[in-house]
This record gives sequence, structure tokens and C-alpha cells, in this order.
Amino acid sequence: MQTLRVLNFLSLAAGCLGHGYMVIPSSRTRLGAEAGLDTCPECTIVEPVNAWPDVDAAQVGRSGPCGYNARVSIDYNQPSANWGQSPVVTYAPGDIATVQWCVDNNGDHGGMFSWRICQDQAIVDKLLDPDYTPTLEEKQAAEDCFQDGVLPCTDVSGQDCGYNPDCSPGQPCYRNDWFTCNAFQASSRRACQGVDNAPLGSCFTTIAGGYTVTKRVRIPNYTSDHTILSLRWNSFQTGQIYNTCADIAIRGAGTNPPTTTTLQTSTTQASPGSTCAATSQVQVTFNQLVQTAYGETIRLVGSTSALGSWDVSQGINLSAAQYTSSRPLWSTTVSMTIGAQVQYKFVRVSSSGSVTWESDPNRSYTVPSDCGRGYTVESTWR
Ligand SMILES: [Cu+2]
Repeated sequence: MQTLRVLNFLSLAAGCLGHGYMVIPSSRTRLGAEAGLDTCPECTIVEPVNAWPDVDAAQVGRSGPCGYNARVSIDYNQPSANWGQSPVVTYAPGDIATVQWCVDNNGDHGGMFSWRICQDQAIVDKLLDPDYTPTLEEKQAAEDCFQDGVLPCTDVSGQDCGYNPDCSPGQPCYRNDWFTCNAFQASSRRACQGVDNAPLGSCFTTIAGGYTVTKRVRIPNYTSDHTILSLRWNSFQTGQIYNTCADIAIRGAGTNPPTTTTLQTSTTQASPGSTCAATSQVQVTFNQLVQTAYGETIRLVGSTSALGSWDVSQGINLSAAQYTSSRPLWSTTVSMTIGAQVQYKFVRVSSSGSVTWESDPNRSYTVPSDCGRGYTVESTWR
């Protein structure tokens, strides 16, 4: 295995093995991985390019705003049976949305990233036709539109919007409308993994495990029944850019399907939200990545009566309906009271009934107070 890794390493001109991709909302690349078609979602990359210090300079070529994964020859700028046919989430204009990407432990190159929406439907439509592969010119035109549609960090009140510590005043990267990773060489909380400081494995990558990178963006006052949210990450360490995208809708107010937040941000994410009654319930989905043997089940047990009051026999069984070898997902959705503060753990129950608890400390979660939405908590067995 070690020999194989060295050979792989030498065969890559830029010499790095893993990078990053959008996970929330669910990107075309994530869907490609979950469908088993993309064996390295974090490897959707455009290189070699000038990625730093001028973060706008590079042409995107075949990568377009949605990315091209050369490892598996998938062009994510074109919808397929598994992605791109319909929105994965509906936002309302002006919504504050929690968004997240995942950086691989072996390719955390630092730098800066931006979240973008192109407000020209005719341009975006080129990326929404399953029977059409956009040309290089159309991909670049789309990328230019997305760059004009950066969702500034500074549009979300209370959000820290810093300057990249690897960029000096006067350089084109010295801007805080984009989001920044931490200093590439920082001794603690380094580079992009330092943004959330989440544990290794807090999101899925194929090479060395991922770290979440979570931010909030303001959805523009623009409506579309089907458009695209694009993430662009310009790496500081290497001449590489990573583009990924998700299919979204922006319309009206009200009918929002579940959107997702993560454990790492849930306590700071509680927005004032709508004027729902204090006793209102919201649907919270718990997604737990845990490898299990045949006959084992995973159960959610916690401090509230809905979670069994720490009695394993009263806990909630998770479903393995979405479990695959590449993504061992156990999941359940629970109705919870807004604002409630809960502590919980997952337990593994063997076919004989013996119980294994997760390690300490207890997990904690504050149910957000915006009752118009559902929420998802992503975690990995520990
Ligand atoms: Cu890389």
C-alpha cells in the first residue's frame, strides 16, 4: 500500500492527492460519490493554474463552475441521472444559509474560497440540460457570471470576515468578501481545517479523511425554480482551483425542504428565525457514519424523553437504508422542540443485544429556533 501511494504520488504532476468539495447543500460531486460513480469527490480540480495571489485570474477551462473530475472523467457541468435534474434544496430570497465544504487531510492547501450564484438564467441553463455538454466558451462565460455573483462573507451580520494571513495588503487576494482559510503554516488550527477546527472524519473524503469548513451566506434577492450554487476554492500552496456546485431553487417564502447544519456550527447558528410558538417542533435528521457488521444496529440515546432519557432500550433505532461500503450511513429523523438543549450519544447494539457506547464526552445539540426548516446533524462514530 505504501509503495502504491508513492507511485501514485509520482504520477501526479502537481504532487498532491486530495483536496476538497462542497457537501452542504449536497453538490453534484457529492451525489456522484454517493452513487458510487466518483471514487474521489475531493479530486475535482483545475490545474495547473495561477491560483494565488490573484484569485480571479485563472481561466477555468473544462472545469467550469461545477468542476470536471479527470480521475473518473466526469463533467459535473452536465446533469446526469444522479445529479443536476432537480434542486436539492429550496431557499427563499434573503435567507441566511449554512453552507459547507470538506477539505481532505492530505490536501489542505490553505487559501481562500467563495460561494457564488450567477443571476443570468440563460447562462445557467447551459448547465442544466442532461443532453448537452457545455462548450469551453460557455463554461468560461458561466464562470465569469459566477465570479460576478460572489455571495460576500460581509453580507451576513455577525460573521467574522478576515483577511488571509498568507496575503499582504496590496495583493489581489487581500479582500474579505471571499472567505479565508487560516495561515497555511499555522502551528495550530492550520489552513482550511482550522476554520471549523472540526475532528478528522467530520465529513467524507476518500484519501485521508475530511474536515468540515462551514460558513453562512445570504441568498440574493433573486428567484429561480432551478439554478446553481457554486463553490470556488483557490489554494495557496499549489496552483489549483476546486469548483463544485449544487442545484438549488430560490423562491417565495415557506416551502423549504430540510436544509442542513452541522454539529460544529449548530450552537452559533441559531438565527432569530420566524415567529413560531415556543413549543413548536422541528424535524432534525441525525446522520451518523459508522461501519457495522451484519446484525449490528445503531441507536440514538439522549437526555430528553424523546431520546429515551439515557435508557438504551428506549432509544431510537437508526436506519441503514442508505448504507453503502463507501459511505456507511445510519440515519434517523426526530421531532424536537425548538431551542431545546440536548445531550446524546450513539450506541452500537450487537445481534446478541450487547451495547457499546460512543466515547466521552456526550454530544450536545441546541435545536435551532427557526421553525420553518428541518435540520441535519452530521457526525462520525467515535
Ligand atoms: Cu491538492
